[in-house]
Amino acid sequence: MKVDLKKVKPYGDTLDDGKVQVSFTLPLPADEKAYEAALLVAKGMNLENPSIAHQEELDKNFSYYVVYGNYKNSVNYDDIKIEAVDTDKMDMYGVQKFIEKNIKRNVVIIGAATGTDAHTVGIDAIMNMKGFAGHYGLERYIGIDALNMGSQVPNEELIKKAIEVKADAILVSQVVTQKGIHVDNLTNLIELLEAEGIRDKVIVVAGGPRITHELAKELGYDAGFGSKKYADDVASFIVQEMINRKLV
Ligand code: B12
Repeated sequence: MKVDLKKVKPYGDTLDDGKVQVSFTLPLPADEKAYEAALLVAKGMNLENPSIAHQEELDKNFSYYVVYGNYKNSVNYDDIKIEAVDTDKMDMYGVQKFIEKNIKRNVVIIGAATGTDAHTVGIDAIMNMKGFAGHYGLERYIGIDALNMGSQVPNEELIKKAIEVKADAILVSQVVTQKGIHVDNLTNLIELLEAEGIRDKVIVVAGGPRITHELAKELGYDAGFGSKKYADDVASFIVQEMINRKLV
């Protein structure tokens, strides 16, 4: 089986068959006409031979669909360029050794889910001692003083505390993205740090399921981490960035 990396397609049964499954909601009652509308939506997504596997009433005027079809297009994998964090990844023990050898003092890291965001699990996964998915959290690291402020923390409060504890790094978790609220919140934090005159003195990292390194950089952060990223990813970045930026 040879994959043509210039023309990659999703597949179900056989390579390049383009089989995908999509789901969506329509603001229509679950009737025959809405069924037809769902097929047209699928065709608009470049799906050939779409078939509705599931139609369900959510409420009187709302319906839910699961649709199968064959995706017509392909992507050129060879042409894809991504911006990724380029520091070396170390495990917890590697980070601890790095701090002992190169920084020679405790690294102070403060984190929170900011603004109206009530999702604590992401920032807890990174910071809490027990960690997440087999990766211990920052509280467990010898050589790191980790302070998790929890969720719905106003940017002003996070900055005030960061100054008080002389944080080397600020971690921001943003999970809810409705109407771009995460971008507004993240941008506001950077603006406040600049107004305080401390943006350059601190490492600022954003994280969450919809955060990419590219987006974080665009918004003025030093790095961004999304799903499947853990305490060791961010700790590795912070300690190496401290050396690169001479923040020790
Ligand atoms: C649990 C949950 C809740 C709980 C949160 C409880 C709590 N104490 O956290 C409650 C019920 C409060 C809730 C509320 C809401 N939720 Co909610 N919630 C979820 C749910 C089911 C799980 C999230 C979770 O815990 N994931 C597990 C953690 C470990 O994953 P993670 O956050 O991605 O974190 C990882 C990485 O992203 C990264 N990471 C995260 N943060 C950081 C930070 C840094 C610095 C770094 C380095 C890395 C990092 O590391 C982690 C480990 O790899 C998701 C759906 C889902 N299955 O994901 C919806 C979901 C996130 N919620 C959603 C929504 C819409 C809401 C509400 C707006 C619903 C409503 N209309 O009221 C409210 C918002 C409330 C508010 N003000 O924020 C949507 C968001 C959609 C979007 N596009 O933004 C989701 C995706 C559900 C959905 N499909 O619609 N929610």
